[in-house]
Amino acid sequence: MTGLFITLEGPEGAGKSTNREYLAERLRAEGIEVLLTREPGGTPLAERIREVLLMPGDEVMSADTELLLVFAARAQHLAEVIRPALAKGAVVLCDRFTDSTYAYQGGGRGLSLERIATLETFVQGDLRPDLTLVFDLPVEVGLARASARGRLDRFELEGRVFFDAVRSAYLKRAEADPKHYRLVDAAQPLAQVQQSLDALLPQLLGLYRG
Ligand code: Z5A
Repeated sequence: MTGLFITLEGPEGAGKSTNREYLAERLRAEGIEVLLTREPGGTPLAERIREVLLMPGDEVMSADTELLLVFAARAQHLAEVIRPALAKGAVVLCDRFTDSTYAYQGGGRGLSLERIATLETFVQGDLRPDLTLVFDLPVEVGLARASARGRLDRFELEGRVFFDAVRSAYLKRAEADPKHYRLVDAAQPLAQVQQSLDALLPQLLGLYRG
């Protein structure tokens, strides 16, 4: 793999999608090929799995079903999009990846982290993001941003306890591995968040260019 794999993580409304575009523009301005993608999704089949995961319905989805569906979508996404792009030498900017599984299915749903790790190795082999940007913000700020958009998805209908667990799972992972994680204060106004990303740019370029 010659490219660079960067993931953007954080709770709802943290600004991952907005800042993914911003970062892509900055990297492209350096002449770098950038692939923007997201999870769950990123291929037609994985996007269909995304619909199943996000759409509220009458039948309660078991936590194990949810876990297997996110990894099924990820297997397809890796095979069709992420691995080929990295092999071509692109920077892959992915909105959510396996840290979301640790945060939502592990933290939020309370599934075993060991089981998640087993699936992670089964689906990804030794592929892990080179760097993960965690957009962190108080739960109520993120939920207010998400609900201002209108209809809530199946995850956004969860309660405060769930989102507190998601946030602390992210923070725990970032604290445990400072080499691979950067925390971004996403509660700041957008211009300041983007200044923080500008400050990270030299590190990203350094990682890419070796
Ligand atoms: N999920 C899972 O459970 N397990 C997994 O393994 C994976 C995912 C991969 C889909 O995610 C769901 O899948 C997700 C977890 C689960 N749960 N939910 N919900 P998603 O990425 O589609 O959903 P999301 O995180 O809720 O997306 P989002 O709300 O769009 O968040 P965002 O991308 O971080 O934010 P944004 O769209 O860039 O910004 C949201 C709004 O805030 C928008 O109006 C912006 O203009 C505004 N914004 C952004 N930044 C700022 C600042 N700094 N100030 C003020 N306003 C701002």
